[in-house]
Amino acid sequence: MARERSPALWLHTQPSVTRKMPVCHRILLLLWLLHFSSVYSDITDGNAEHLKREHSLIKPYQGVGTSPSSQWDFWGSTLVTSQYVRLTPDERSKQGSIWNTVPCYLKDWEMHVQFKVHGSGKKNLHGDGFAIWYTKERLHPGPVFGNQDHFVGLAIFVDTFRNDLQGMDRSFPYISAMVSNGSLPYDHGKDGRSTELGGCSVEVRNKDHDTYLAVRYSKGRLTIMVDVDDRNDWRECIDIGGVRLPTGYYFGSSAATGDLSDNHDIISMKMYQLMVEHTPEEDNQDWTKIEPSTILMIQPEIFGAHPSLAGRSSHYFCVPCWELWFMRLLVLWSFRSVRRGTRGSTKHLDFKELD
Ligand SMILES: [Ca+2]
Repeated sequence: MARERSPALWLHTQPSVTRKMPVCHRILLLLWLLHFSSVYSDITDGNAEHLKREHSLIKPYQGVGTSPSSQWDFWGSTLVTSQYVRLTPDERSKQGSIWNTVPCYLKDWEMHVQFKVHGSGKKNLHGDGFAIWYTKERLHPGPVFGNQDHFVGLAIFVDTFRNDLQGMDRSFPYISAMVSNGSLPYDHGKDGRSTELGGCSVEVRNKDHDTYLAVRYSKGRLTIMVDVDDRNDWRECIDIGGVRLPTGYYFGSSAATGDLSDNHDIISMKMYQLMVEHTPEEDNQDWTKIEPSTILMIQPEIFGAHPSLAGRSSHYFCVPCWELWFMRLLVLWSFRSVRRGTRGSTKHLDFKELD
C-alpha cells in the first residue's frame, strides 16, 4: 500500500504567517508580495488536484522500459523490480537514471517522491546521493549525480556525501535546489553551494520507515517539503518565489556512487496537477518558450553593463553587484521572517489508502 497526500492543503495554513510579525517585517513582506503578486493567489481548494498517471512512476512500474510506448525510460545501473527502482546498487562507481518520456505541459504541479537511501556504509562513508530533475533534456548521463552538467531546468539534489570539508556549517545529507538555463556548472567540490537556491539538512539514510520528498511549483514559487521522520508530516525545506520554469520539460531521477556507495531507490514518483487560476496575459504566453531563471539570475540588458561582468558568455548570470546582493538579503530576511512564523506549525496533511 502506498500513501497519497492532499498537496493543496499546504497553502491553507499560510494566512496565519504574518500574525506575529513585526511591522517592519510586514512591510518588507508586503513589498515582496507586490513584487511577486501571484505567489499567494492560488485557488486550490484541496479537492481539485489530479494524479497525472502519464507523469507518475508507480508500482509495479508497468510502462517502464525501452519500447516506443513506454512512459519511463531508464539507463545505466538502474534496476527495475516490482517493488522499487534501484538507480544504483551499494557498489562503487555506479550511475543510473530513470526518465519520463512524456514532456510535462502542466503549469502548476506537485511531484511526490517516495525514496529509500540505504547501504552498509557507516557514518560519512557513503555516497553520493540522488537528484530529481525537471529538465529540457533527458537521458544525458554525466557527472551531476549521474546526469549531465550545464543542464537546463530544475534540479533537487539529495546529497549524502560532504565534498567540501570547509563547509562544516551544514550537516549531510543535505537537500538543495538549483535552477539553470545551461550556463551554470554544478560544483561538486563545494556540494553545489554557489548555485543553490536554498537547502536543508535531513537525515534520510537507513530508515526503517518510508521517506518522502515533495516538489511543488506554482505561479513562480518553488517549495520543497520532506517527510522522513515517520510522523506523516511535511517539513518545509525550501520555499522561494521568483522562479520561472517552462512547460514541456521532462521529469526524471538519477543517482551516482563513487569511491563510496549506497542503494538509491525510487519507490514512486507521483505527479499532481494543481488547479490554479492565471491571468489572461499569463494564459496567452507561450510557456514552452520560458527560459529557466530565478530572481538571482538577471538579464544584463535590464541592469546594464557592469565591469565585473565583462567576458561572461552566458545570457543569464548571477549578478555580483552590491545592489542585487542587497536585494537578495532583503528577500532572504523577509523569508526568514515568514519561516520563523511557520515554524512549529508543521502542516498536517490528510492521508488515504491507495490501492
Ligand atoms: Ca556532495
